Amino acid sequence: MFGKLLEYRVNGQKVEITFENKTACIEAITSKIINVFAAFQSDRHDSRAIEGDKRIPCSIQVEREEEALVIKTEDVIVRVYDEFKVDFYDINDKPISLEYRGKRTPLYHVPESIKKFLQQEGHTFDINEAENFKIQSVRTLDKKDTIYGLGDKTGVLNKRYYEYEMWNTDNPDPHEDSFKALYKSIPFFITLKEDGVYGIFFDNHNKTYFNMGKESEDYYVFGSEDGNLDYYFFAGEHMTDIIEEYTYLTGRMPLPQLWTLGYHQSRWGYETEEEVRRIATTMRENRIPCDSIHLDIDYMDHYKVFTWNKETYENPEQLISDLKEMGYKVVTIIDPGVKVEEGYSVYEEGIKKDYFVRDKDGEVYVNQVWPGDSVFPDFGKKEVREWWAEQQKFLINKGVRGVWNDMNEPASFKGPLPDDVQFTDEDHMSTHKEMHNLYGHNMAKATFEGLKKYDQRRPFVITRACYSGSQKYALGWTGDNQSLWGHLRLSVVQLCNSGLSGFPFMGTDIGGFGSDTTKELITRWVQVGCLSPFFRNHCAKGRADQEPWVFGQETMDIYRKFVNLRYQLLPYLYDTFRITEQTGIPMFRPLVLQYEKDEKVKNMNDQFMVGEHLLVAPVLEQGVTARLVYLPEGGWYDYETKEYHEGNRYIMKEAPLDCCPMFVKAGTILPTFPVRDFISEDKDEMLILKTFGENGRYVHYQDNGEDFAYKDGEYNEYEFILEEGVLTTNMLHRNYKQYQKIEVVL
Ligand code: MIG
Repeated sequence: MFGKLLEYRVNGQKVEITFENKTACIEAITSKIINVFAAFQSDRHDSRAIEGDKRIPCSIQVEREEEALVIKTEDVIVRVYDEFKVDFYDINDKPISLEYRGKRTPLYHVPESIKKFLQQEGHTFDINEAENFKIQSVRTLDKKDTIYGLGDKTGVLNKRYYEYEMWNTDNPDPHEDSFKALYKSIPFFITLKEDGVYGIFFDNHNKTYFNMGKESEDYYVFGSEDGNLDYYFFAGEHMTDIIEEYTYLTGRMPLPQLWTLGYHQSRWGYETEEEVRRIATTMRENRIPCDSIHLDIDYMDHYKVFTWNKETYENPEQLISDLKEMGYKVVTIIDPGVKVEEGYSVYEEGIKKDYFVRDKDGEVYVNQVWPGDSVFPDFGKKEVREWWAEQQKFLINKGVRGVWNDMNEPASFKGPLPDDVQFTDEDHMSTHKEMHNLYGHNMAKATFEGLKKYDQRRPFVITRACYSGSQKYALGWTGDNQSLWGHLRLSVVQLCNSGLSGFPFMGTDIGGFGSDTTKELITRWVQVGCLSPFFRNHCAKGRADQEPWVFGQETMDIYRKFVNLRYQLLPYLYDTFRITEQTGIPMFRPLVLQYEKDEKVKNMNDQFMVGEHLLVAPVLEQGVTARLVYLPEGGWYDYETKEYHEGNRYIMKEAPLDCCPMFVKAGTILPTFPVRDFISEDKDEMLILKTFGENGRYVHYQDNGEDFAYKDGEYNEYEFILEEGVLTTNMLHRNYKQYQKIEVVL
C-alpha cells in the first residue's frame, strides 16, 4: 500500500517520510515514546485520549542504512522500511518489536455453502480468514511473550492467544471468555518478553481489532477500517515504566476523596426514601462500616435525568442531610438519555440550543431508554459538556456527593444507534460510528467538570463506558456481572488488566448484579471486593436482596470482618492511590507487575497484589476451604497468623469461609486506621503502624482527603524507618495537621 520508501525530512523530533503512494511519519514524543502515524482519514491525530502537548524535547539522529531509515533517540532505535514497516530495537540494537513479514495463516476457512448450513443450528463464526484491515500492524511474537492490558476484557490475565474488539458494548448476557467487547475501550497493551518489555497504544477510537496471537503463534495484529494508523510505542525496562509512560501520555487518575475508598452500598430497586433510610439504619445497627449509599434510577421522576420523584422520595434534601448526619455520602445515577417530553426543562433547553445528536437527515435522533423515547446529548461539543456540567448543580445543591454515569456506550433499547447519526467531534462534524467509543469518555469529562466547578471537592464520577484517558475523569465498574463463581474469578483478571491499562480505579458489583447470590458466594466476593479499588455491593432490580445482613448472622459477621479490614487498611490504600496519581502504577495489580522475571506468575489469574506490600490469594471456588498459594521471592508474613514463609515456593493455606489468605512482604511497615463506621473528622486522630520483619522503610501520605489543598502543598509525608526492630519517623513534608497519636504494633 505505501510502496517504496523514497525520501524523508526531519522536522524537530518528527521525521516525515515519503513513500511511493503515501506519506507517513515517526515522531519521538519523548526519547521513550515513539508515535507512528499515517493519515487515512484525516491528517490530524484526532486524539481524545491525549490532552495538551506531551512532547518532551529530546534529540534524534536520522540516517539511511541500506534498506532502512534509522531513527535513534537516547532510548530507542526505530527502523523504517518500504511499505512503512516499522521495527523497534533497544539502544543496544536488540530487537524489541518487529513487524511480521511472513504470510498470514488463517485459523480456518468456512466456505459460504457450509456456513449457511451451520448457521441454521446457531453456530457463529469469529474469523473466517485472516482479516486484512485497511489500517493495521502485524507484529511478531516470540515464544515467551505474554500480553497484558486492553482494559477490563473477559478471559484470562495473559491476552496472548485471544482476540478482542474495541466497541463499547452493553451486552446483557453473562460476560463470557468469548466476549470480544464490553463497555470500555482501552486499546493499549504491554508485551512482556523473556528479556524486555514494551507497550503499544493504538490511539484510534473507531472500532478496532486486536488479535493477540489467536491466528498464529508467530504474530499478533491490531487494526481498524477507520480512522488513522496512529499508534505509540513505549520503551522501558520494566512493565511499570511502560505504565508510567502510557499514563504520562494519556493522563493519570487524580487522587480521590478519602471516603470514596470506603464501602458503598447500592442496589437498583431502592424505590422509596423509607427503604434508603432503613438500609442506612440497619447498616449502623449491625456495625457494618459504610460511607456511601447509591441511588439508582429509582429516585428519578419517570427516569427523567436531573429530576426527583417526589412521590417516593418526598424530601431529597432532608433525606440527604439526615444521611449525612449518619456519615453517609449519597451518590446518584445519571444516564445520558433525555426523555422527550414537552415542558421538561432539560429536554426543552437542549432542543432549543441544539444540543442533541441528529440523524442523517438532520432531525433530532430519538431512540428508547429507561424514560421511553429519549434524545442524546452531543457530548463531543464543548458547549454541550458545559451545559451538562451545569446540570450537575441540581444534584450538588441537594447535597449529592458523587455522580454515577450509566448507559453511556451509549446503550439503547430500540436497536443500536445507526452509524450515520451525526455527532460533533470538538471542532468538526462526525458520526456515531466514529464517536461511539468516546461517548462515555466525553460524558464523564462533562460530569467531572461540573463537579469540579460547582462542588469544588475532588470529583467522584463513576462511568460504565470509557476510552483511553478517561482515568483523568472517572472511575469505573465492570458493569452487569452476575452472581456466578466464574464472574468472581473474572473480577480478579478484569481488575488486574484495568490497572495495567492506566484505568486503575475500578470495582465489580460485589455479590453479582444479575441472578441471585448465595451466602458462600457473597462471602468470597466481599473478600476480593474489600481489596478492590472501588468497593461496592450492587444488585439488579427484581433480584434477591444482598445487603450484608440478609444471609444471617454468620455471613454478616464474616462480611463485617472484611469491611473492617478495608477500613483498617485505608491509609495504606490511600497511599497506593497517591502513588497512582504520581506514576499511574495501580493499587490492584497482578503479581507479574512486580515479579516480571518469575515464570510462575505470568499467567496467574487467581492471586493479586494490593500495592507493593500485600499479596492476596482469595478463594474463588465454591466449597473450597484450602488453597495453594504461590509466594514469590523474598519473605512473607501471613497477615492473620503472622507466620513467616520463605518465598519462591508454593504453600498450602487453610482458608475456611472466614479467611481470605493474605500475606505481607517482609520489611513492611503497614499504616492502618482503627475501625470506624465511616470516614469522619476524627480520621487524623490515630495511625497504627503494623510492622512485619525487622527492617524496612515506608513513606506515608496524609491530607484532608477532600479538596485540592494538597495541590498547594497542604499535606504530610512521613518516612518510617525500621532498623533492627526499632522504628524512627522523619517528616519529609509537613504542612497539614499531624496525627494526634501514632501507635506501633511490632
Ligand atoms: O438497563 O440503572 O449497569 O448498574 O443498576 C440497566 C439500572 C441499567 C445498568 C447498570 C446497572 C444499573 C442499571 N443499569
